[in-house]
Amino acid sequence: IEVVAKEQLQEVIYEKAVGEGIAKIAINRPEKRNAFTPRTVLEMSWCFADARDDPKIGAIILTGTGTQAFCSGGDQTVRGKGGYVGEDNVPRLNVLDLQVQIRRLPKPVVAMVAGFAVGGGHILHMICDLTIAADNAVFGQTGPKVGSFDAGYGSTHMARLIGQKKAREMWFLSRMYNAQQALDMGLVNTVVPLDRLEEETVIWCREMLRNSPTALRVLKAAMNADEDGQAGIQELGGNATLLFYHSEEGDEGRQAYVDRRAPDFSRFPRLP
Ligand code: 2NE
Repeated sequence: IEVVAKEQLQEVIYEKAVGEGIAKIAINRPEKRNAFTPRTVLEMSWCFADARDDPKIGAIILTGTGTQAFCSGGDQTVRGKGGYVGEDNVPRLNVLDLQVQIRRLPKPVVAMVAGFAVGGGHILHMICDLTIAADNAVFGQTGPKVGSFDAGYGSTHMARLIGQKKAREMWFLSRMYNAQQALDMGLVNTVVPLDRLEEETVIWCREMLRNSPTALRVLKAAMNADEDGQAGIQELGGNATLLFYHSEEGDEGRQAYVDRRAPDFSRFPRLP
């Protein structure tokens, strides 16, 4: 399945408020509490790639349609041996690639959660940079009940977010937690009345959009690097390269190569 145009989206709604600099990606399977199939994930991935590449977009909202669910995780009716099975009959766990994509995206991603954020859907909100929850939101990991688990970010990032004891409780007992409990645990940034959810999410986005995009992208990379080992250092290092290419010092090396002369770095100070 290859998504090549917005019109081909079937399981996701993608909108851009270009004047505002905000993109919104909504899983659109409300009858299944916004459970995802391989196609849903692929479509989300296409939207995130578009939002990343669009220089007019500075913040991305991830949500689910309706008020009953943000996302209820992988669609258990298409789970086969080895993963979730789509039209091509290949079992996939492509939501893991999506988690990495959201994490590496150099713009803030905000989860806007109404209703259930459970299973793989709970992990998606945790991977987002911020979570704005409605007062009807319910959070939980159901994997151990349905014979599944996420031993990647779903466990390790959770433990960093809410602490080892609470993370083990959340996974081992597979309980559900209301919005206030999630706020108390540090799982979400704020809780607002359901009818103010989108308004408040946009306010948070606008506030970030007033700040330096470079500051935000480097801060995100730094916080990722602390958890992501060499991949995190690579992300942070990529930002250093991006900034260096803006400098005269960086350009002197490139220009000298093009001019077929030796580079002269003597005018650049060796700062303390
Ligand atoms: C989400 C929850 C708690 C909602 O409960 P409720 O009572 O509000 O709704 P209901 O009636 O359970 O669900 C409405 C319809 O949506 C379907 C249901 O089967 C039902 O269908 P009908 O009876 O109307 O035909 N539905 C909901 N979630 C679904 C799902 N994930 N897959 C397929 N159909 C789903 C409640 O529905 C619930 O507990 N859902 C299951 C949550 C779950 O266990 N998710 C999978 C976790 S594992 C995972 O996501 C994962 C992973 O661990 C590792 C890698 C990748 C993924």
